Amino acid sequence: GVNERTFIAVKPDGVQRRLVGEIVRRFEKKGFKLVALKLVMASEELLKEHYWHLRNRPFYNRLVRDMSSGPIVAMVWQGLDVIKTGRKMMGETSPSDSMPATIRGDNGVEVRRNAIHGSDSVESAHREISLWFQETELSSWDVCSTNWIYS
Ligand code: DAT
Ligand code: MG
Repeated sequence: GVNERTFIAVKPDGVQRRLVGEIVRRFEKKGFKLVALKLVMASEELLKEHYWHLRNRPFYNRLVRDMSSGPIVAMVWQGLDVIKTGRKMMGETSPSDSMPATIRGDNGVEVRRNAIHGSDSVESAHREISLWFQETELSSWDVCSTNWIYS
């Protein structure tokens, strides 16, 4: 529904490549509402929990190391089907498999430098939002254009 929320993060490579504005712009332009945003150096402990489901994959340790190599822009976005649509906007896991006009398709070539994270289900969105944010960091506010985005 309209109140669906997802966790989106610009990864350290995306921050270094100055893609923060571009990524925020795409979600704003699409009509989604920004609910939370912060620049953070994530601890390995948090990242290990964030990627817990991948703990048996050969790239897990390096993934956690890469994700802690610089600041991340952590965000919560809200809107109609934002989880699924956010994943479409991102593209595939590997930038080389991603279509042009997707965030990954337009901004990279390698899977370890894919610029953005986005929750992939309602369950993971809930889990990730509560892992990265305190309840008090989430803002409820009215967007003045709501009636022109939703009928
Ligand atoms: P996604 O980020 O598209 O949800 P995922 O959850 O399967 O993909 O994996 C999390 C991250 O792990 C992904 O963004 C980049 C990294 N990764 C995935 N597959 C990889 C691989 N084969 N080699 C190296 N890193 C990989
Ligand atoms: Mg994933």
